[in-house]
This record gives sequence, structure tokens and C-alpha cells, in this order.
Amino acid sequence: MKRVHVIDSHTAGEPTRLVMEGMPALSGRTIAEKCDDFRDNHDAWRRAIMLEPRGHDVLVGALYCAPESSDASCGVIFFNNNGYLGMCGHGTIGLVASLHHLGQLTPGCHKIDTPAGPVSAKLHDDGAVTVRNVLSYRYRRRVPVEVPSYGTVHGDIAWGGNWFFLVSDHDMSLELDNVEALTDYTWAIRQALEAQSITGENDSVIDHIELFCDDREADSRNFVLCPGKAYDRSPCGTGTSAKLACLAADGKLAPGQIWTQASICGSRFEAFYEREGDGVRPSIKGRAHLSADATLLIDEQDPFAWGITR
Ligand code: PYC
Repeated sequence: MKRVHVIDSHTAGEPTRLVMEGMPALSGRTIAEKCDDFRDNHDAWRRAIMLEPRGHDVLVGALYCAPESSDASCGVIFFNNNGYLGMCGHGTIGLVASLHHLGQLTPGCHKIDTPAGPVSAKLHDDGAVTVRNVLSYRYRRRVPVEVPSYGTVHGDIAWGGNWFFLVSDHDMSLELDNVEALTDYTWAIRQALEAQSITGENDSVIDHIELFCDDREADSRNFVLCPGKAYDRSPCGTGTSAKLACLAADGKLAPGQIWTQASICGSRFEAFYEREGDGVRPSIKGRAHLSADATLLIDEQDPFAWGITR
């Protein structure tokens, strides 16, 4: 029987499963190299932890790692039902809250190494966490894509730690009772981007689609489709970072000005940015709550020990 110690939390509704112990040691000096080793040689562990019967489509995994740099508190590799993420904002907030629960982090600022580069996270005295994310930027503005059954859709392509296609010009209703239609629409956009070879920089796949609309209590509400076809229950930290990069590029938000981003579920992040070179350095503030401190059992006799795969 294999045993994996996990801490489950949710950040603004979006779940994170932090893996503390039980995984094979990964080879590589940097977190990016360790992520490659995870993907190439130990992907069965991702499937066992993320897929049914132990996991589900919405869950994001966070593997706790030794830091790559001497001044970092730890490293982390994010993954989900579909593969691996460069960075994850809600997951970083969940990581910090979980490490605090374990007595491994105290309030204050902590550097964390991720495959997309170092980020810093401030744990506030009241339990909220502000993540100072990777450098974010808009790559292309108002790109047209022909989406079968929907017509031409225009969106911005931006990096916020993952690649996003951001669409404000649409006639979809961003309400929880419309998530099936929103999922169909954003999945069709995602497939059309791939079919038409519309990519992020260096031919990177755009694997997150983000829709926006007005919100009565926040500056904006979003719906974010994640790579594995689940939608983000939180306002998405990297997606909010991509949004800040676009607002900054359009001159619609000044450095330091607070942007409140609501999710489709009504949860919120507060965000602002600092200018840095050609891009912006976003800070995202949110809060995670713990839901389990548990041991996953992987029984070799179990036909679904390593997850139910399609
Ligand atoms: O918060 O950055 C985020 C995120 C990415 C995918 C799901 N959540």
C-alpha cells in the first residue's frame, strides 16, 4: 500500500490538493527540471492523485518541493486532471494557507519557486494571502478567431503565468446556471485557436479561455475555462494577472490601483500591478480555507489504483 499525505483546501471556491509526502523523489536541479521529470517519468502519480476515484476534474494539485534558490521557503509544481501548470494563483494561496496550518510558515513574506519562475507570497495576520506573481504581459490585442457555430470571436492573448485568450466582446450570460453553455462556448474557442494555429509566444498552446462581463459589486466578473475543461470556481490568479496586463496595456488601470475581480461563483480577488519593463508585476490577494488533512491510499490490488483514464 502506498500512502500520500495531502492537505486539501479551497481558495475562493477552487480546490487545491497539496502533496506533502509519499511521492517518489524527482530528479533535476531547478523546479522546471523537476516538473519535466514528474511529467516524463512519474505521471501515474499525477493521475492517481488527480483523477477519479480519488480526485476530480476541478482539483488542482500542488507538489511541495525543496526550494531551488537559497532564499526561497519552498518550491511547488502545479498539476491537474490534464497535465501541468506553469503557475497557479489560487493554488499558491492554498499552498501558503496549508503550510501555515502545518506550522511551516508564519505571517510575512515568502519566496516560492515555481516552474514559471519565482513568486512571492505574503501571509497576512488575518489569514489572507497576497501573491506577487510572475511578470505578465499582453502578447497580442483583439485577435480574431473563427469559431464553428458561433462565428468570429475577438480576444486578447496574454501571459499571467499561463496563456490566456481573454474575451469581453460576447453575448453569453455569465451566471452559474449557464455554465454548460459557457463551457461549450469556451471549449469551442479553445479548439478553434488550436485548429487555426493561434498561439502564445514561441508557439505556446493557449490553454485557458477567459470571458468577462460587468458585475454589480466588483470591477468585473469572469468565467475561466481551465485546460482539463473544468471551469475555475475562483477568479483565477493567473487569469486576473493576464487581465491586469491587458488593462495596463489599454491604459484603463493605473499602477497600484485596486481591481476587484469576481468569479462566476461570486468569490473575489483584489489585485493591482506595478510596471516592470514591457510588462506588469501583478499582486493578487485572496483567502483559502482548509477542508482535509488526509492520507491517500494507493492499493496495487485496486484496478483503479492509478486513476480512471479515458
Ligand atoms: O488561480 O491561477 C489560478 C488558476 C489556474 C488554473 C486554476 N486556477
